[in-house]
This record gives sequence, structure tokens and C-alpha cells, in this order.
Amino acid sequence: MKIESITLREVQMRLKAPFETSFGVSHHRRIILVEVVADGVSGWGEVTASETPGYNSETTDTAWHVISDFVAPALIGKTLSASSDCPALLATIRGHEMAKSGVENALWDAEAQIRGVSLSKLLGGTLNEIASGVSLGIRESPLALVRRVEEELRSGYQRIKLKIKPGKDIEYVAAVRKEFPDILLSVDANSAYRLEDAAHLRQLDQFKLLMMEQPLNWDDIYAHSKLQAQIQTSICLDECINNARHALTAVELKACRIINVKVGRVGGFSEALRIHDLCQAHNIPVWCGGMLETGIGRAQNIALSTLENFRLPGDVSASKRYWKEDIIDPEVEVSPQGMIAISDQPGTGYRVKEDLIESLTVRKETLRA
Ligand code: OSB
Ligand code: MG
Repeated sequence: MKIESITLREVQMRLKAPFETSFGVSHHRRIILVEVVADGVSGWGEVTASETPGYNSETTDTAWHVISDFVAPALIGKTLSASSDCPALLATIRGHEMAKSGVENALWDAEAQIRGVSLSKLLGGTLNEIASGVSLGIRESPLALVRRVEEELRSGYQRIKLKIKPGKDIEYVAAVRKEFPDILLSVDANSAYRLEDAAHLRQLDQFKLLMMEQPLNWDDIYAHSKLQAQIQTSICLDECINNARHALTAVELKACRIINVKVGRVGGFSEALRIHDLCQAHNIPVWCGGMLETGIGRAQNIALSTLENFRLPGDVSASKRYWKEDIIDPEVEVSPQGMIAISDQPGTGYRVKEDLIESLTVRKETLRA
């Protein structure tokens, strides 16, 4: 595959409803879409960086800079035998996983189309449908949260994840658990607690949660190993895991029993597959996280979720939960049983709506040899 050009577009999209996490509230998204042309075929990728460095250290603007000045120049004009050659060409760029992932994943989409196979198959996926869960932002009251959970369960979602932070935790989880004693329920703190809060977090053990996601510092695997030894609830790491070496460290230190794989956070599909395989070998289930993606990133999350060790429902839910109109056709839909069907068409199986993207674009840059 010869890489001919890379086009960056920043699209601005308003979320249907604000999304509140322990690090802030998101109303609008500023998202970079990447279009890579290889052998005359367009592949699309999405940069999952947030607008602010509150989740990890990247932002929409740092990603634009890094792709434009470093990632694209390292790739344009090169001939690759497969997309999995990409990380070696980007090895001199430290960090900036989300920037690299947006480009590498666009190449995987192009490769799947060139080879005439589905992205799921190209990645080694085997499932023909995947289980869908939802992530619910922090609400103004436990009652408002319970109502929201009820709606999502009625739509069929198989697992409910509640965002928590100090002051909006035990009471909220207790209210939901009381109303729904048997559902798969988990919480995500996005690094809002400290190891000294272990006794407080232990109160969550009574609610039989599937997992507690990233309670402690975003870059501290060791502290999570100390916490896991003090609570019954399984810890799931999100922010801490940027590559397979981090995953191995976490598994060996017993810092978690589950890992959330976000393809952007780990630098692209090649590294996501490595983490998947490593976790499978250690009997650690993984699931696919979300970053409030457009349909382009969502379709790629769906393809990744078809690998065997994605054993738990992911944060990969229907387009209509996020957007008035998504930028792919068809939109991502979830069945009343909470499942998403996998297409066997070449590529992701979702067509990119270029006209709509053009109308949402606020800046654009094409890099070529
Ligand atoms: O921690 O999983 C997270 C959204 C933005 C940043 C971090 C996270 C999230 C979510 C939303 O939980 C998942 C989704 O619905 O896309
Ligand atoms: Mg998380």
C-alpha cells in the first residue's frame, strides 16, 4: 500500500445531551477526522482526543500539530506491506497515542477495502454481533439517575456504567442497585479518588458491581495494585494503560482484573491487538471503551469488539444517543436485545457521509509528497 496523502478535518458537533464526568462537562465536540489515501482508496480514522487535557494529556489541538508536523511526514510516500507496519514508522514519536491512532486506523480501513474484507475479519475478529452497554454521565440527583438507567434498560442495553466522583457516588449507586438488583452494573471514577479513600471505596463492595473503572491517578498502576488488595470489587484500568507493556505491568502487579481497551488511548489497532492477546493469555477479560465518538470511530470500535477476548459489553452504543445526525450511513443501531450486528462488507460496512462532514468542517489540511 502506497500512502499518497493524508487529509485532516476538524469537525464541530454538538452532543444531544451534555456528558458529565469527574473531570468536567462536555457539550460540544471538536473532533479530528483523518482521511488517508493509499493505492487510490480512501480510509477514514478518528482522533479520540478531548478538547481539554482532562482525560489524558492530548487535546484536539495537540493531535492536529503532531499529525501535521510529525506523523504525516513519516508516512507520506511510504509503501507498507500492511497497516501493522505503521507503528514501526512512528516509533520515534513518543506518546501522542490518539494522534497516531487516528492515522493508523484510517490505514486499516483502507487496507480492508483494498483487500476486499471486513475490518472485523482483517483484525482477526470472529463474532457476528457484539453486546452493547452504556456509560451514563453524572446526574443532579440519584432519582434522576435511576430514571435514566430505566430508559437505557428499556432500550435493551446489557450493562450500565455510572460515572462517579466524591460526593456523587455511594448514594447514587445504592439507589440504582436498589431499583435494579440483578443488572450488570459498573462505575467509572476517571481518577477522582486517592489511595487514602480505600475505606470509602470499599463501601461499593456491597453493590456487587461488575467493576470499578480507574478510581485512582491516571498514570499510577502501582497505587491501583494497593487498592485492589483492599477491595472486593474488580478494578478495571482505563487511563493507565497506553500499551501492552503497561498492561503486562498491571496484570503482574494485580492492579486490575479487567482492562478497558480504547484503540485511541493505546495508539491504534496494532497495539490494541497486542493488549487483547496479552490479556487473553493471562485470562483477563477486556471490553471496548468509548470517547463520545462520531460514527467513524464508533464503527472501528465495533470491528475491534468482535475479537474473542472482548468478553464484556462495551461502551459502544447507538449513534442516536450522541448525535442528531451521525456522519455514517447507516447509523449504528442497537437491537432490543442490546446487540449490534456486524457487517461483512469490505471495510467497516458503514459509508462515510462526505457532504455532511464537509458542512461540519471548520478547518482542513491535506498533506502530500
Ligand atoms: O472514561 O470511559 C471514559 C467519555 C469521555 C472520556 C472518558 C470516558 C468516557 C465515557 C463515554 O465513559 C463512553 C461513550 O459513551 O463513548
Ligand atoms: Mg473510563
